[in-house]
Amino acid sequence: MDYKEWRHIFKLDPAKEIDANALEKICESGTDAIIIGGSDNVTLDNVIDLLMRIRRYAVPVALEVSTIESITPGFDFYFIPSVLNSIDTKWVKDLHHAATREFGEVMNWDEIIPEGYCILNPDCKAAKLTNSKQPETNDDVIAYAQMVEHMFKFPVFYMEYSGTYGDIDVVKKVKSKLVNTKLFYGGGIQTEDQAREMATYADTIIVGNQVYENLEEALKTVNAVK
Ligand code: 1GP
Repeated sequence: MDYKEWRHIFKLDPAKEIDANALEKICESGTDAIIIGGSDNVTLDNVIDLLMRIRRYAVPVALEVSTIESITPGFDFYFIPSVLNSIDTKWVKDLHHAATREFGEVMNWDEIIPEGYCILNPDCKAAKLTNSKQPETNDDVIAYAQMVEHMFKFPVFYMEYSGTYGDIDVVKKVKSKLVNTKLFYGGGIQTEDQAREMATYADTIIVGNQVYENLEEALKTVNAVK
């Protein structure tokens, strides 16, 4: 299945422990894909370790690249965030430039998926790490989405509410402006109902923390897109 058809993704943090039983449930849950990604303590060792464990299952697996050191072959896709509301160009395009300098000749560009990120929870780790500036109005968020679609022509716009449940009205408004660019929503999804609500407008929902907080509830979120 093309990644553009994915409706549900579990995002696993390579810096967090997950036992074999839990990982099996996640991989066999019916989710469309697993993304490995995190904000801190992401290392080549813990990325490879988790990749190998997930590879025992049929589910597609992608790396969301946050550090150049943790890039390794073997993933189906590499999601490359550009944090558009960061005020630090490192997170918008400098790391991307450095990675392309290093790996440009060996990259399979079909596996590289740029994501236009907008970080909407100012208190999350990613917002602090990337020095992201909170959009002041809904129109500011919409403008980022339109830039991603019509200027940068990225295939994915990612509304990142990591750790907190977002504003469905903004998600709905953003979706109404996107045509070809897919809308990814991630943040604070804990229940099947929340998953269903966000999946009404988002093309793809991403469930992260709840895997570690309450696995059984996390697994139920898959039902929301079936
Ligand atoms: C984090 O968007 C994902 O990058 C998912 O967010 O961890 O809050 O589910 P949560």
